This record gives sequence, structure tokens and C-alpha cells, in this order.
Amino acid sequence: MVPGAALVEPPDLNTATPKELTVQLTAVQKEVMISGKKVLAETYNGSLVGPTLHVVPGQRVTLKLANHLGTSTNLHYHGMHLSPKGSADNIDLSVKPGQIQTYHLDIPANQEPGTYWYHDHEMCDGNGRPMPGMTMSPAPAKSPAPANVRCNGTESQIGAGLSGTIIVGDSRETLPPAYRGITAHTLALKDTQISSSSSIVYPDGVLEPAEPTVRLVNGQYQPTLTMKAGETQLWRIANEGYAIAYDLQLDGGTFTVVNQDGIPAAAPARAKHLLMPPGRRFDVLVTAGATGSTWLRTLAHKTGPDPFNGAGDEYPDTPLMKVNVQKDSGNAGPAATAGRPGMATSPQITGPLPGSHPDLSKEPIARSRSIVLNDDRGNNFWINGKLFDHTKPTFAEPATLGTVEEWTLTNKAQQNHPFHLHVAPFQVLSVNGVAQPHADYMDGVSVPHAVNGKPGKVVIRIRFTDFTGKWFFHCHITGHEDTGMMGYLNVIAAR
Ligand SMILES: [Cu+2]
Repeated sequence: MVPGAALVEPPDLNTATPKELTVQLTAVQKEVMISGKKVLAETYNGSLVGPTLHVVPGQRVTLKLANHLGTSTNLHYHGMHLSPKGSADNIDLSVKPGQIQTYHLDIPANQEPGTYWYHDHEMCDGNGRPMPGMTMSPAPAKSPAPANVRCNGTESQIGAGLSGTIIVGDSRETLPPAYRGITAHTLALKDTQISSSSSIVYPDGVLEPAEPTVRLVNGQYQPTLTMKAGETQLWRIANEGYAIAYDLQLDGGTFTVVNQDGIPAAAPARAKHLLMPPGRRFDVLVTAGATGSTWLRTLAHKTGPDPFNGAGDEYPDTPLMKVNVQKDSGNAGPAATAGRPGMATSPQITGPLPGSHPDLSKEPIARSRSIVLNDDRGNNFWINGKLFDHTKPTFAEPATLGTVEEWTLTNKAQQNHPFHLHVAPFQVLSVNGVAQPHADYMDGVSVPHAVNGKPGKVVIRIRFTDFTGKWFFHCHITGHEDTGMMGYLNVIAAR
């Protein structure tokens, strides 16, 4: 692979924003070029990073998923506030090879502007078949999977390429006026493990989070992004990979986090690095310094105490993208305080930004729940001592719309497990007993591993505003999700 090419944005699926929108994603195996190397991947519309879907609040989106793969597949709209039922964000649907599933997505009028993503969320049994309880699409509903339908699962399919970005509105409009016209870039982070026969398609590929992997930005190996001296840009960064965590650093500079997981920040803050478990998105402001060059990198990161014995993974310090800062030949926007070569300190923005969510820490709690994550450092990953069962909710008692609940997430395992909740974001109150300031909501949180037998603990609060049905939650290391670390809660209307 040849590094250094100019950064290219993922292709756009659409640009116009009419009230009603029809788009198509075709899931298909295809040879793609990764910085000069030809690799067999699973793609949407032929692109290793799926095309970016642009939507606006209040829009009705008709999305046709055409399955040209040899296996079943489906779609999840990660972070979006959509119904988990019918033909909306319903991961119980399973699309057979050769079929088209039409999803109807009513983007809520109050869906926050920000960065989201879509990806395969196919659930298989242990024998490479769609899991009992999946609704084979198209109807008849609840039809059993035909005997010849193979199911590879989420890890294999995201790992082979099946994910892409959703941008709701434009988060720049939540910023002070001086920042509304700045340049924005999408940076989709994916890594790829390429087999000796140049395939990332499982089982030919070598999908194992602990193995060395090639980190890509927008499907490119170490591309170059060019900025003007003193210029401030908005970067929409999304971890669209199947397993690995990133710990991003912009050498010499800082990130100002203005939006996390699609939710505008209540308290925007500068960060020297951004920890990004699988599924995390950040919209950040970055500011170039004087002419020169620097790197966006992921720092060395460990997700458990003993990475070579099933207790976490270990990732090396890896440069991801070069940033070239060139002489300013015009208006570089606000904060043009060119100092050091490369990156400078990003702006301080005062919150709360419009669209940020209120503090739930003083709200009355309708119910408390306990979710215990554990694994056998091998192939079994449990929630509350059970492997995922598609036909049984994790809790007998449903949640009720209009209420706030407090969940304690306990991790007894020897590795971090990034917990993700469908349908709505949550507020993190504490991590290992340390109270967290009300800065951002999120739809995923890394629950830290146990230390000396003491489990990791994260306390979250969720407001159930709307959408009855099955609210799924799971570890977003997709191999863990595929092998049991998933559950769901029934949400019902107020009686
Ligand atoms: Cu996990």
C-alpha cells in the first residue's frame, strides 16, 4: 500500500435533502483498491467505506437494501432515534441473498445534528444460519430461514467492509456563527486484516482483533489532509470498524469536542486525545498552526491486563493520517493564530450547544437495572450469566415510555467491553465510582475490565421518550456480540 495520497471523502449516497428521499445500498462482494492494493471486500455500492447518507430531521427516507452477497445481511442505523419495529431500525429482519428489503426511516423532527453510522447487524446461530426468531425478508413474517441461507454474522460482515456514515443535518449550525462556514471532513476509521490471497472476506480473511491490522482513514492508508495555516476545521470522526478501539491524538494540537455520538455537547471541551471504542463518533474542531506537517495517530492502547491470553487486546501506536499545513492565501476563518508548525490549540467553545440533552442526574428514577458482562476469555460472552437468546428479553419487567431508568453496568471480565444501546442515547453518571460531569450523552460506553477481582462499573441513566418494542443492547466488539454478549429490553407505552 502506498501512503500519502490526498485524503478523499467517502462517496456521498445523496446530496439533496427533499422531504422524501429514496436511496439504495447494494451489498456486494467486490475487489476494491486500498491505496494501490487490490483487495476482495464486502461493500455497499462497491465502496469499502459505504457511501455517506445525508438526512435531515423530519425527513422520510426510503432505503432499499439489495443483498447481492452469498449470505444473509441486514442493516442497523447506529445511534439514530428510530423505531426498532416494522421496517425501520429493526434488526430482527434478515435479508436473504438476492432479495431487496425496503426500510422506511422517519427521521424525527428532533433528531440531533451529528454523525451516525450504518452497518450490518445480522444475527446467526452457532451453525452459520440466521438465528431462530429472525424475520426472513421479504415476508412472510416469521418464516424460517430456507435451509440454504448462510449467515456469517456482524463481525465478519463489518470486518469485510459493510459499514458507512450517516450525517444528520450539519452540526456546524450548532456552533457560534464564526464556525458555521468552516470546512468539514468526514474521517471514517476502519481497519483491515488482509489474507495472503488479498481478501478481507471471511473465512478467507484473518479476522482476529488481536492480530496486526492495517488502519485506514476513509479506506486509505495514511492519506494526507491539507489545511491552511491558522485554519479551523470540523472533523466528523467515526469508528466504523468491527472491533478495535482507537486512542486518537493530533500531534501538537488539541480537539474541541462539540458533538459526541450525534449529540451536541452540553459542555464542549478541549481534549488532547479521544478514546474511541467501536461505534464511537466525535465531531471536533481542530486548528492548524504555522506551515509544516504533523500526524493524526492512534496511541498505544490496551483493553485488558493480559492481551496474549484472552484478557484484552493490545494495539500499537500507529500514524493514521498526515496533516500538511500550507501558507494561508486568504481568509482562514476564526482563531487564525498561527504559532507552532503543524497543529495549534483548538478553540474554546462555550456550551450548552443547541440540541444538547438535559442532565438526568437529579431526575426521579422509575427503575434500576443491573447488567453484568462476563466472558470465559474464549468463545463465550455473557450478559447476566446468559448467552443471547433472541426469543427472551434480558429482563422480565419492561421499561415504560416517559420514565427514566438507572442501569449499573458491571464488567467482571478481564477485558473492556464497549456497551451499546439501540434507539436512544444515555448519560454516564459514574465510571468505577468516579462521578462524570454532565458534558455529553453517548450511545456506547466502554465498561472497564476487572482489576484484582474488583469488577469495572459504569452507571448510566436513560430517558425512554418514545418507541415501544425491543431495545437491543450489546458489546460492540462484534465478535463478542456474535457469540452471546447481547440482550434486549421490551419498552411499552405508559399504562
Ligand atoms: Cu465485548
